[in-house]
Amino acid sequence: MKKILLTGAAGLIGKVLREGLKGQYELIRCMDIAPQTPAGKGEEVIQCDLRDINALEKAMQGIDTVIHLAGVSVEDSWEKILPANIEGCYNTFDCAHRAGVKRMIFASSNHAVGFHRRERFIDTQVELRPDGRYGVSKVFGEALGRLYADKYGMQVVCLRIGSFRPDNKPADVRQLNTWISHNDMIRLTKACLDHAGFHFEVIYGVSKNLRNRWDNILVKHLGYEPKDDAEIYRDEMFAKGLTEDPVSAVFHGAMYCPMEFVGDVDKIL
Ligand code: 15L
Repeated sequence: MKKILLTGAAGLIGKVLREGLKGQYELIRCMDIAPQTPAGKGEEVIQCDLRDINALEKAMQGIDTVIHLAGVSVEDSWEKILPANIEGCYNTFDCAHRAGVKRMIFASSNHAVGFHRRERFIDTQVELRPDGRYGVSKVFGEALGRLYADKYGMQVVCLRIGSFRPDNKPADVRQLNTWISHNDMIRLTKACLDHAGFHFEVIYGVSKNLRNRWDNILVKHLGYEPKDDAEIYRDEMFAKGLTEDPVSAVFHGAMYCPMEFVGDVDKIL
């Protein structure tokens, strides 16, 4: 039995995990800056800003594992990314460490490696190639994870999440590759929660899609077994047409790559 702190519990993924993990662990302390539904059995609900160190220290008390989802979840201005995804992420790791938290499940993103060419099948050890400020913030979080694992002995796993959708289906042709279903997201999180022990790991949060381009072969030992396949939406997605921007179409990170882009695609090999 474990005591879990779920940050970003009122967000899209947070709500699905809250529901999907309910009743299976000793405690799920649901934390968000936004209001949440009242606590059920085995739950606590707290409101907390990641920049409020005192509140964050309190939130960590008695916790074994943190699932850190909180933060800005899309490409945005530095003014928004900095407090939530840089300062907030640092505070979360550091308060967790000081409170003796054993394990951190960090919601990274495929945008940490978004400037890899899509023609290449990429594994969990490829060079970090963020495709925007949001991607850089996820690289920062992964680097923090590495530090807190190596220096402080925290068990850290970074989930490079693909396309997690409110309606639980892909939105376009690219997401036939990158989609993660709600149930697979729950399976992935449970695999990381229930694992006997690891040091530092990176894993792609993606379903068992026929068109998947992200290779989790090096982290098979984590025991994540996705079951869903976006391919059932193939006809529907292709009927929408291939509307991708030419820069977007070249890279794994897709739509974030052409934003503010004045580079040379031919040099990004
Ligand atoms: C992400 O990391 C974002 O949170 C989400 O908004 C999408 O952009 C998703 O990746 C994706 O790549 O489809």
